[in-house]
Amino acid sequence: MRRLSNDEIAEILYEIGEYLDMQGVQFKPRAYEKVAQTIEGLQEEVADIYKKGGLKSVEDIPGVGVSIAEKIEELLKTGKCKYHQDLKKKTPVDLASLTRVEGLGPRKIKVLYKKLGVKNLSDLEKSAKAGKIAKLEGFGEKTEENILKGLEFVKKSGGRFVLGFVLPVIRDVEKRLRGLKGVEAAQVAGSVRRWKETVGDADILVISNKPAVVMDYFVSMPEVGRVLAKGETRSSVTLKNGMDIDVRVVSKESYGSALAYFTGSKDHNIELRKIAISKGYKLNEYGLYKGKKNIAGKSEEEIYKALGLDYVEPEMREMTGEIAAAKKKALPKIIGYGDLKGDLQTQTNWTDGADSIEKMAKAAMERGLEYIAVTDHTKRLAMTGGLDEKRILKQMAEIDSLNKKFGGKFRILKSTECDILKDGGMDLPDEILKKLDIVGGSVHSLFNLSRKDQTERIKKAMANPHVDIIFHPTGRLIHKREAYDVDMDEVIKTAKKTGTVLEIDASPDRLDLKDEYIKKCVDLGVKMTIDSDAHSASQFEFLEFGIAQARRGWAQKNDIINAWPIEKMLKFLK
Ligand code: DGT
Ligand code: CA
Ligand code: CA
Ligand code: ZN
Repeated sequence: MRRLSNDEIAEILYEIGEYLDMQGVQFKPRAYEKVAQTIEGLQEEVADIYKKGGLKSVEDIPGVGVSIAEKIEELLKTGKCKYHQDLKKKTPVDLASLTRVEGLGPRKIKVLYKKLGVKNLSDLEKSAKAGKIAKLEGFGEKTEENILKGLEFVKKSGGRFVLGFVLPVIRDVEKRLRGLKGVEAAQVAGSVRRWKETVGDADILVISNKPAVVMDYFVSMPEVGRVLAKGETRSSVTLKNGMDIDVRVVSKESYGSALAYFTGSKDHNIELRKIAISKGYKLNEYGLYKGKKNIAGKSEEEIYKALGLDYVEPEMREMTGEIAAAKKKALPKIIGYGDLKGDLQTQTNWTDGADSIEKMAKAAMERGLEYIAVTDHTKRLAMTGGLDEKRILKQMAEIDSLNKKFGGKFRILKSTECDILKDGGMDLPDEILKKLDIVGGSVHSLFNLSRKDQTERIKKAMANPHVDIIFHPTGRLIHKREAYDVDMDEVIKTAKKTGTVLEIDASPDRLDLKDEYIKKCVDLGVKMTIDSDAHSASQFEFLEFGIAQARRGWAQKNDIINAWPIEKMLKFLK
């Protein structure tokens, strides 16, 4: 269980207050808000207070009574609070949808609900279009404009889900199906198995000799919001989070062909079927048939082989040249999920991260990494407490002493996520950048510059002899914020010319670079890094999404500098 920071605990308490308030409950909301404020301002971590003195000492925090103390205890022990989750479910306001609009958190939503009666996205749109939001205290025209922009984006997402946000529940369902009586295998297929950035639904295949057990269990899972269909071997449900899951029970003899069929993509399937026909076979979800005989249905490997193709990894099945390459036995050996040796973007509690440098390093070690770069923000990002010259020097000293403590078993690299200024200059002076092991640069402001200016800005940063990496190069947030307008071909070319590395940011809603740009980098020999962009020790988990993205872009180990041993990686940098 990951340790919750004071800010995270406060956030949940604030939310409880807001939910209660939206339900018209008296007094209690204010009590939660006050405790949240107190906890935000505490010097000592609540987790430490609890560890030392238990429930009793949590009750000693001003404003905390026994009932709030118990909720804090539950949060610290389980990471969740049932009361909070129940309230969330019960509020008349569709928070799940409304919070998808960038910039709208529970606090703002509460005001919109109380003053304007906004309960869902369509209410929100009406109010914004009528200019009612701009008139509210604390909102203004700019906010209203942003809400409208955010709404457009939510609409565009068209019922698709960011894979990283829904994968935990999909895996959980998969695992529980696997544990049912009579089940031999359960495996998610479809776009989830291809690791697409966003997925429409999840398609799970099961081998079982007791299909009824699988169906009964599946439609009665606690996550299910609505049963769409229940059959003997196939059922569909909508989960409470809005996503659909289909489950099909198939026979062992057809498992490989069903897996291939339901993994897709559709275009890839169509091409496979054509090849089958050209060889006088027939391919469908039940098998690969020669006449009436199923010659290869048990495994995907058998099917590809029988069709004269090398096995194609699911992440590559998008009809972007993989079939031609598989025919010629020319598919690259793409990077594996266990291939990273380091992580070159992590934030700590020196700025907006939740955990100390040491804790981040230990979590990385546990994941089998050999090095991380600590890349806290810089001073221009004032709201994160970005580091100035003095504090980054102090941080470097702390890193030196931690490295000494680790005695060569692990290495923390001194680094920065340095803001790129409007003119392409850097937010820290060269004398400081020079002292760091690695320098990353990021655009965090002025997203609306013209394409020409934005491109020049980034090119100038890349020309800086100290800047090694450009982090999240296009700045997009999937479903929330469009990439800034930038000529990526030009950026990739400049990366090549200047020896600058481009980042694949593994945060599930960044995944920036996109697969098509990764492919361009691979083709041109531009090196990349896959970073978690972790803001807490648990977020090293994100790395697998970055690796998946790299695989979708056909990247090999040699294309990814943090898949290299540290000496080789450091030698490559500028
Ligand atoms: P999604 O759910 O929109 O993110 O994308 P997928 O790829 O998971 O698509 P989905 O759920 O509609 O169907 C799952 C797989 O089933 C798909 O990847 C390929 C296969 N499939 C679906 N419809 C067809 C079809 O009309 N022809 C062929 N050959 N395959 C299909
Ligand atoms: Ca699907
Ligand atoms: Ca489906
Ligand atoms: Zn950033």
